[in-house]
Amino acid sequence: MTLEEGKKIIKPLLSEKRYRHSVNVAAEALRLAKKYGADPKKAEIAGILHDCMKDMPADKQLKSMEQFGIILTDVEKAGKKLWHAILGAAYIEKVLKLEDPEIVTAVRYHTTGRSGMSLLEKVVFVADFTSADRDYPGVDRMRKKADSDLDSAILEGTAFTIQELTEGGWAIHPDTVALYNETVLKKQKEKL
Ligand code: DGI
Ligand code: FE
Ligand code: FE
Repeated sequence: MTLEEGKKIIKPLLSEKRYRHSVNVAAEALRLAKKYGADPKKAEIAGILHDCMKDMPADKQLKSMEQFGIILTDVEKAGKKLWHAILGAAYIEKVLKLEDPEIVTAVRYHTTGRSGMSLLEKVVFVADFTSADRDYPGVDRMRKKADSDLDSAILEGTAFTIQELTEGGWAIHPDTVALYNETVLKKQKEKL
């Protein structure tokens, strides 16, 4: 698949804003992949496709996941915003027939992350925080971290997400906690 083919696939599935976000994440994932030595083509494709299911109504997302035979945990059932990553990965693999496990996995874990992420997964995870369309408070700091090292950006990003979720009274997915803990411990070791 090329970037242009990816754009044509997501265009009818997404709002204009979400489409632009996806184009920006693809560009940022390509940039970070080149900088850190991940596969640039795979990063770009994972970036353009990562939110392909984001604008599907929640009830339809749930139904679609059932049809794919996906079983959700209690935390996943309670977190609608997690669904588009789980469903997106299945859609890419089973409907688009893009059977590249590295790309599928990068999309699958782009929202929660997980421990033991590949370089490609990290690139896509971070690019979603630092793409050109992002303008949350602290985005400049986040972009600086992304340019100095991916794990620093991941630490900042997961801490930010966990804080927002606890403030909003949402459950934290165990994969998010695992990524946060793994990254904290790695950073502590580096400082010794
Ligand atoms: O799809 P995007 O908006 O571009 O970004 P994303 O896929 O990272 O989604 C971010 C949303 O997902 C944000 O509202 C918080 C939510 N989220 C991220 N990690 C967790 C989570 N929600 C729950 N319940 N638990 C998590 O661990
Ligand atoms: Fe997303
Ligand atoms: Fe996104």
